[in-house]
Amino acid sequence: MTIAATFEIEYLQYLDANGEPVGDLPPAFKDPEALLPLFKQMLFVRTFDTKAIALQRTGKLGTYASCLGHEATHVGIGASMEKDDVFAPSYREYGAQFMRGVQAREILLYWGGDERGNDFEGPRNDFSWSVPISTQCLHAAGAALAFKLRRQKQLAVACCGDGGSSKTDFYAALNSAGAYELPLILCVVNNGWAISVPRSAQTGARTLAQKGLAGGLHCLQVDGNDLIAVLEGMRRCAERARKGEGGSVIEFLTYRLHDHTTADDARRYRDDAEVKDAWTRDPITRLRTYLTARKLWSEDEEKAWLEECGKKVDVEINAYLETPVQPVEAMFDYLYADPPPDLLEQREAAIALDRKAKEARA
Ligand SMILES: Cc1ncc(C[n+]2csc(CCOP(=O)(O)OP(=O)(O)O)c2C)c(N)n1
Ligand SMILES: [Mg+2]
Repeated sequence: MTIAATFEIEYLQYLDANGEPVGDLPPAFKDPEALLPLFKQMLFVRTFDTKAIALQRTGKLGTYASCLGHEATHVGIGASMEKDDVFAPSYREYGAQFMRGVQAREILLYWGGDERGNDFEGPRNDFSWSVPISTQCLHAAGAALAFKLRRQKQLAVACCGDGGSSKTDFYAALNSAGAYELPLILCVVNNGWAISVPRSAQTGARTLAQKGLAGGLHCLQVDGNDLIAVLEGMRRCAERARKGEGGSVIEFLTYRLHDHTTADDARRYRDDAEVKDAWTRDPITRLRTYLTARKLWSEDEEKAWLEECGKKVDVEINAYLETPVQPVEAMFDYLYADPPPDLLEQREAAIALDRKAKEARA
């Protein structure tokens, strides 16, 4: 038999589910103290997430996509990028976005139905959230092509889900990254579910990482609940890309511990036992155990930090709640330089209706 080609997918895990190191730690992340700020950031993200869900449940926020369980993957991705890189998120990577300077009040504004939340004050060149699945992979590939043509050393990083990795846009993005050797990292955040479709029904592929092989990309599978593995996977792929060695697909194995969004009830299609089992791999517990065993963290410190996180998030919530709503015509005002006549008619009708409603309330 003649073999035309053989492939392997490397898997990275450095801390097991009990927070114990598995073999040698990567030299770049050997110092546990350096992980402390990122651990604290993961706790901040969880505090934010919990409060955002509570806001939705009390009618103060629209539909919200929780990131519960994704903290190590998201924070690790954000921490691995340089300021002038470009990030193209899907819709739940708040941990990465906080690392890039997006404010919690912007996230709340967006899920509160105000598009101004998409206009990030911090990372001006990052893309806005992309709810149409995986379209952001193409946007990131375009940014990566621009970096390459301009001979700039920046990277473009896109996140999509396990479900998103079935979309044509994902394949088109990885194909162009391979063909043009683009500085692109496609992060497939495999959280086990695409709304109610489990990973097992999503694809016949053994790993989602291997999808990149067909396009000639570097491919890795990473334990996405192990912050060190996330950081090391990203470090390797970023280094390759900055050296001009092309793009990568990284599959991060994690789990969606909450419903798909607050508009979903996962108990209708998902076994409680599966969720209970997934909690044993919680990324925060794992890193806490690792840091506590090295005397770098304690229960008292966590209590104090969580209190601080709560206060910080409350400031953001108040800023969100106090943001004056836009006038009703704003929804017509930012798409066309010269709006077509029928849209102008609708605009006038909306203003009149709004005025009537206000008069009725007065
Ligand atoms: C093009 C497109 N088709 C369908 C949907 C509806 N939809 C919203 S989220 C989702 C599932 C996405 O799952 P996955 O990619 O695994 O990401 P996750 O939500 O798990 O982070 C679908 C099908 C959409 N937003 N866009
Ligand atoms: Mg998913």
